[in-house]
Amino acid sequence: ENKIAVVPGSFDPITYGHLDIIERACKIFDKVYVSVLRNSSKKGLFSPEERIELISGVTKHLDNVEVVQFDGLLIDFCQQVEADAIIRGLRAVSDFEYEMQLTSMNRKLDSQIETMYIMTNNNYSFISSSIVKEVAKYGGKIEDIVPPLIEDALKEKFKVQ
Ligand code: COD
Repeated sequence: ENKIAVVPGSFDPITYGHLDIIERACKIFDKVYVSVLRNSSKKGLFSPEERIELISGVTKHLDNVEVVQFDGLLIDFCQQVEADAIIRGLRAVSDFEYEMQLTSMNRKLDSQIETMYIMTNNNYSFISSSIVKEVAKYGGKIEDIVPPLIEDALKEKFKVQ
C-alpha cells in the first residue's frame, strides 16, 4: 500500500530548510504533497500561485512530489488525499509550543492521521521565511539559505541587485 504524506506550510517563500524536510520525507513516503495554505486573511509577499511555481521549480528532482494549494482546514485536505501522515519540520525548541498545539488540535479533529516531525539539518536550524525576506529586502546575502531560483524571485520582488 502506498504511504502518503502531506508537508503543509506557508512557504513564503520556500527555503533550504523547507527543502531539506521535503527531501527527507520523499525518502520515507511513496507520495508527498507539498501543500501551500491559501489564506486570504494573511497576505504574503508571494501569491499562492507564485509560491507553488517556486516550490515546483526547486523540487523538480523529486519525482514523488506534488505541489498543491489548500484552503480551510489542513485535516480536511489530508482526508481528501487520504494522507497517512502530516510531516512538519523542527528547528529549535522555540518551534515546540506551536507545534504541540497544531498537533493536538489536528489529532482531535482526526485521530487517524499521525503528525510526524523531522529535525532539520543543523545548517538550516536558524532559517525562516521571514528572516530571508528581511535580509533580501535590504540587499543582504541569501545565497546560502535559499536556492538560486528563490534568490532571483526575491531580488525581483524587492528590485535589488
Ligand atoms: N528547517 C526545518 N524546517 C523548517 C524550517 C527550517 N529552517 N523552516 C520552516 N520549517 C518547517 C516548519 O517547521 C514547518 O513544519 C514547515 O517547514 C512549513 O513552515 P511554514 O512556516 O512555511 O508554515 P507554517 O508554520 O506557517 O504552516 C502552518 C499551517 C499552514 C500548517 C497551519 O497554519 C494550518 O494547518 N493552517 C490551516 C488551517 C488549520 O487547519 N488550522 C487548524 C490546525 S490547528
